[in-house]
Amino acid sequence: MAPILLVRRRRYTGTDQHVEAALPVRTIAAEPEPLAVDIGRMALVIIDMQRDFLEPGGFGAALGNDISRLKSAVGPCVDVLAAARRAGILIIHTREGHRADLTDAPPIKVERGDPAMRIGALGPMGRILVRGEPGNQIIPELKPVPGELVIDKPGKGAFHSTSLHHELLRRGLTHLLVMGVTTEVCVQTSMREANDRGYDALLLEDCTESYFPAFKAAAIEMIVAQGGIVGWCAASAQLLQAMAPLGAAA
Ligand code: C5J
Repeated sequence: MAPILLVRRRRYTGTDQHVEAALPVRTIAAEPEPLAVDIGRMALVIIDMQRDFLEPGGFGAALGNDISRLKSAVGPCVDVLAAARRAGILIIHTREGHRADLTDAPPIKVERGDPAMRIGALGPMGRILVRGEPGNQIIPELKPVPGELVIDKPGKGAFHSTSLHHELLRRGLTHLLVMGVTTEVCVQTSMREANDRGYDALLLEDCTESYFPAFKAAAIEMIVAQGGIVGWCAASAQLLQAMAPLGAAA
């Protein structure tokens, strides 16, 4: 097992207060190589775990997608979220959605596919990809609690036209744990945006899913190719094992 190095870091507490704490640097078994993580500089970013993508009554299902694939990521996400909360890590939830007047939705994004199922159309859980609608909410299993950030994003990437970079910078956070849906769309785009902004991003492979298994596999392969050209990938069990000395394990 890798040695535990103790470093003094400002630790995020779930509010805007920070406390000095001795925090370990742990090594997580990841692809393409082990990743040394200073837990005190890490945030958990949960991408778009929204009812419309995951629930039987959502527009993902209405489009004929097999939502059971996405549902399989919920259990592992719940476990990681609980561990991150116990460890006092900053938790950030994103939701893909637009203003009701769609002024933040480029026409080219809106005018695609069946008009009845386009952004802004009335779907089975309210207007599709519009903020405040029932389908745009995060699934109850991963419901944000006070102190956690919820970032509404108009794009596929979590950094595009949002305050995410600023929120991370002002807290001195450098490492991202990433989970959510869908792997090859909003998750992969966010990983690439994070990489370009200098963050070490670790995707938890059992905490992300796609409606299309081949797309998930290809996205992960692309992320870790060429020595981790976009980032790292690991099973959630590897992360939980590394965090266990923090009292973060169940
Ligand atoms: C996300 C999408 N969240 N697939 N959106 O991946 O359109």
